[in-house]
Amino acid sequence: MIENEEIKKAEEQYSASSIQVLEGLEAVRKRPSMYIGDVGERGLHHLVYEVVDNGIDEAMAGYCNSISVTILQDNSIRVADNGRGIPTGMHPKEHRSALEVVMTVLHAGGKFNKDSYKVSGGLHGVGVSCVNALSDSLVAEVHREGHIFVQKYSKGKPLGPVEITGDCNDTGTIITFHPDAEIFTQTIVYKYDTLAHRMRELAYLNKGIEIVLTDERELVDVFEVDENGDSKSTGKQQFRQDVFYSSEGLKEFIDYLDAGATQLIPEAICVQNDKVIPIDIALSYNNGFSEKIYSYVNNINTIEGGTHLQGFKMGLSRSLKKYAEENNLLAKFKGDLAPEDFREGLTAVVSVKVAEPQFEGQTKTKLGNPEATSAVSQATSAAMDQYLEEHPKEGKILIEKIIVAANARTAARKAREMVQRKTAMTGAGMPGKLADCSERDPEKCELFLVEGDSAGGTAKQGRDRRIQAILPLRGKILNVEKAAVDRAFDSEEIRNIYTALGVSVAQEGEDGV
Ligand code: 0RA
Repeated sequence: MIENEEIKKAEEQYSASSIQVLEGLEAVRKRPSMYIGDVGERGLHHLVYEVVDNGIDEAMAGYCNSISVTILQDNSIRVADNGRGIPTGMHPKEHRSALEVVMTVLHAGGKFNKDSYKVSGGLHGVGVSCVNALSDSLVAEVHREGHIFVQKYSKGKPLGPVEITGDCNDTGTIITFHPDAEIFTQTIVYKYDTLAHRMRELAYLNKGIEIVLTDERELVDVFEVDENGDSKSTGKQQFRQDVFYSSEGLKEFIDYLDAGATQLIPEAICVQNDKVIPIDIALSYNNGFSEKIYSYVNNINTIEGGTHLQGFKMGLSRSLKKYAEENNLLAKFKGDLAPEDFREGLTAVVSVKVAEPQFEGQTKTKLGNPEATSAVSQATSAAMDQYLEEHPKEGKILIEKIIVAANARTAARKAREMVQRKTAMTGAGMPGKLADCSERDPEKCELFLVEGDSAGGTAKQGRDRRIQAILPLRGKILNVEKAAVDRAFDSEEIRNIYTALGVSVAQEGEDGV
């Protein structure tokens, strides 16, 4: 804890030059969620991302290849990078160290680093000064021009001038901060897994940067692999640690996301483009039925999608459709192709850099910039055209997959219509084997699915017939997650389940099941 005396002294010393500055950071402390989203667990972790982003910016500018993030015993976070180091010279306008300006003026970091892709959506890119404002203690250490520069702060206010504490022959920045419990009233405890998830993602999105995550709160056993390939404990312990590094970027991200799935093509397809909107995409198809597309703008996960995602989908369908038609691969196919048919079994990561992103949507994670649609669409179809031209064998496999998807979609629609017709004709007739309960309020009821009639008998004896219903099923039922939709509707057992539950069938994306 920092003594009040010390803060007072710091204020006296610095008030003259910092009035405007303190106002700026006061605003952050008054309305923290305007700057970091919220003051719950998300906002707390956001502080770390904000500092790491600065290191990533340095890496993108070509000056940094290693970032380490350490959770210290007291839940402080230390982020060290080997970039150029925050400038420490006199700031020409502010008449004080540039380091102090970067750490205490809102958005100052952004002004310095004009070439990098900062985000104005209020989520990222608010700068390291916001982290400073929301920390009860922060230490900035800069290695630059042979010296080690240090300045300490509390709640955004410098506790003293920038001091030279020693010499060095490396460059970089080390920020150590402790989140202010007055701001983060819910929790100030960092979660390793949450940080690990983001650091892994950043390592894949920014190939060639090593990100080391260490948790000094937790000791784990050290294992080693013996000559038989078996893992055994060495009796030694060390801090929990992961090193995230990707030499190939998104291609390897796809491998990670799709580990365990059977791929339809041997290697992920890459789309790369360094024009006005830099584009980096990797995609692959597996033999499953779901669609997994992760999209990013300036390293931020755009959960709600947006114009870049739309462009990707358009470019992908256009290219595949054209290829199928030109190569007469639809000769035996009688139906029509819907946009989603091109994405069954697809795993893709779409990452774009936009200079002035407009973020929309409920969580401000939907890209609005219209120019992204055509840029991504054109880049995607150009790369896909070339891939298909050079890989006819894979092209044929993909088109066959798309036709299977289209056929399954048509069959599912027919099955749905059939179910709706049957229900309309017979009313909500309950399946014969259902031992129903008497209560009519679904909130109070339970449905037990049991395997086979004999288990059903036992369950019936033990139940509370007022609120517990039993539905015996014939053996193991179909795994609908792994089956095409039409087969799910074909299964009588599955139909019995949703009839017993009293739910109806709707198209995907509509309300209902
Ligand atoms: C302003 C300008 C420059 C670098 C940085 C800020 C910078 C900030 C952070 C925060 C954490 N690590 C950082 N690394 C760098 C450019 C420096 C120059 O022109 O030499």
